[in-house]
Amino acid sequence: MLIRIRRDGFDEPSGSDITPRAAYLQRRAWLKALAGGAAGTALAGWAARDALAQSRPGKLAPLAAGKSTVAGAMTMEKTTDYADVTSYNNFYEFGTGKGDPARRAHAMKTQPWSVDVEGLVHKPGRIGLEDLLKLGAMEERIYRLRCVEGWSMVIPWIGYSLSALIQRVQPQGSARYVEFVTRMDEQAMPGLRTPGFDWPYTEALRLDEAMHPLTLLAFGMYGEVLPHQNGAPLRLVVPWKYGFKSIKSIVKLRFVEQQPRTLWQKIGADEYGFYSNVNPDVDHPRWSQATERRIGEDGLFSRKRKTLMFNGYEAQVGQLYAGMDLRKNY
Ligand SMILES: Nc1nc2c(c(=O)[nH]1)N[C@H]1C(S)=C(S)[C@@H](COP(=O)(O)O)O[C@H]1N2
Ligand SMILES: [Mo]
Repeated sequence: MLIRIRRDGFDEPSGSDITPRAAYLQRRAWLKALAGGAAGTALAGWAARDALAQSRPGKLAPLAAGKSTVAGAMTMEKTTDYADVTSYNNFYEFGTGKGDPARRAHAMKTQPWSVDVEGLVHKPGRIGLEDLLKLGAMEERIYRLRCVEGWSMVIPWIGYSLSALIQRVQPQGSARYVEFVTRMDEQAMPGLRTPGFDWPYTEALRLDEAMHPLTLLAFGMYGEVLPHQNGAPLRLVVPWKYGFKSIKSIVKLRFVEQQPRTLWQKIGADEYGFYSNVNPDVDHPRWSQATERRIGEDGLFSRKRKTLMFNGYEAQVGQLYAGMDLRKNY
């Protein structure tokens, strides 16, 4: 039963950093909840995962893209299997189990879709998805995505630099940060009833981080539009930061002067700081960040990979943090 063992190893590797995070947050949530009735956290079974996993793209609408010329945008590493990328997800609005998004996210309505731009910009307002799709030239970029939980994937994303959208709305001189907000769909997202979370999911970047050419507004992956569980119809991908910064299913951008508090900071500021740059030298309070497991390579005989500073994008983004104490600004 080697396959059985491998699969068990995939979902809950011994000494895993994955399950403890969800379980720990869940425990915290339960402590905060006043009364009973808290939703359980049944992890999706492997049967359900297999039924939903697609071995290859081909079921969603194709999304054409040119090759990217942005420095650092084309990792040469082997891309992760589409089946893994679409069935092993964090999208807590649909539940804390890795299989929950693949099982449930199809219920989220993505049409019509628009993004509201608010705050310190000269051109605030609502932009429909059709217009967003035309705002920049679609590029394919092969980025690593590393989760704070200690796993990573290599994904061929499709989108354009977020800077194209930011330039369109013209930030005012006082704007220093951009806050992003995820859609709340009460019908489709049972995770919104998970106690202890301060929904909606929000994240934020400093304006210069948001303007960096590697910061991608993604609409697709593997030649197609994004599957719902990966953040359809549009999400952020910030390749040098832990995965949770790459907010999914965005409905709002707010330009502000003060540093916003993100969802994960509200839940545990001691564990999830504002910057969240991938940094092997700064351990998470409950585990090391020095290594990672590449999804698809793991299993009984797999070796952990060394995690790289800024997830391997140091040459491109290191100067954004020159002079900063990255232990303090984690
Ligand atoms: N709205 C929203 N965005 C989110 C999350 C989430 O729970 N909700 N999870 C984050 C985390 S922890 C990770 S690792 C990545 C995972 O993206 P993927 O499922 O496409 O691999 O999405 C991030 N974006
Ligand atoms: Mo994550």
